[in-house]
Amino acid sequence: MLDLYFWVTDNGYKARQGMEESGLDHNLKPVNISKGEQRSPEFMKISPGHKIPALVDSDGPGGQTVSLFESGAILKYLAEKSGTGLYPNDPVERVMVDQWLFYGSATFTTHAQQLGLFTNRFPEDVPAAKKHYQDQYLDMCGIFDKRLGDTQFLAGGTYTIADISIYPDIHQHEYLGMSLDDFPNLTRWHDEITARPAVQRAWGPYE
Ligand SMILES: N[C@@H](CCC(=O)N[C@@H](CS)C(=O)NCC(=O)O)C(=O)O
Repeated sequence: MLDLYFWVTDNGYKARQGMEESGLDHNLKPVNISKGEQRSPEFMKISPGHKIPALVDSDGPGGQTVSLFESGAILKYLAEKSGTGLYPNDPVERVMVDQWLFYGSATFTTHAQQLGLFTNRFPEDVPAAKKHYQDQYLDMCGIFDKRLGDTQFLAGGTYTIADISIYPDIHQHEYLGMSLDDFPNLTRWHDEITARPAVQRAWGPYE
C-alpha cells in the first residue's frame, strides 16, 4: 500500500496529482504544516528535512518497504510503478521530461514559493522583493508560453510528470497575485490539464 504524506501546497498537489494520474491505490495522510505537524519525530523519520510531500510504499521494489521525499522523485516513482506513460521509456523523451521536471522543482517552484511568501505571508510589505519575484514569475511564464507555442505539452506531444511539476504554481496564479492574460499558450495548456478527471480529483477534498 502507498501512503502519501500531503498538504494543500504547490508541492503537495504535485504529488497528489501524480498519485491520481497513476491510478494506484493509496492512503492520503494530511500533514498540516501550518500547525507544525511536519516536525513530528515520526514524520521526520520519513522526511528528515521536515517537508511534504513524502511517500511510503510497503510494496516497493523487491517487495521491500521504501520511503522517499521530494516531489520530483515521487512523481518519477509513481509514474514508473504505474507504467502509465507519464514518464516515458524512450531515453530521448526522458531527457526532455527530466529537463522540464527539474526546471519545475528546482527553478520555477522555488521562485513561486518566494513570491507566495512576499505576497501573502510575510509580516511586512517589501515591495522590492515582491517585484523581484513577480518579474521572475513573469519571465518563467514567458518561457513556458514560448515552449507551449511549439509543443502541446512541456516535454513534447504528450502529458508527462514534467507538466505536473509546473502546473500547481500556474494554477495558483491568482493566489500569487498574477495573471495569465499575456500567455495564451500557457493558458491553453493550463485549461487542458485542469479538465483532466485525475486533476479534478487531486485538487478536490482530501479528508
Ligand atoms: N523541493 C521540495 C520542496 C518541498 C517543500 O518546499 N515543502 C514545503 C511545502 S510546499 C514544506 O513542507 N514546508 C514545511 C517546512 O519546511 O517545514 C519538493 O519539491 O518536494
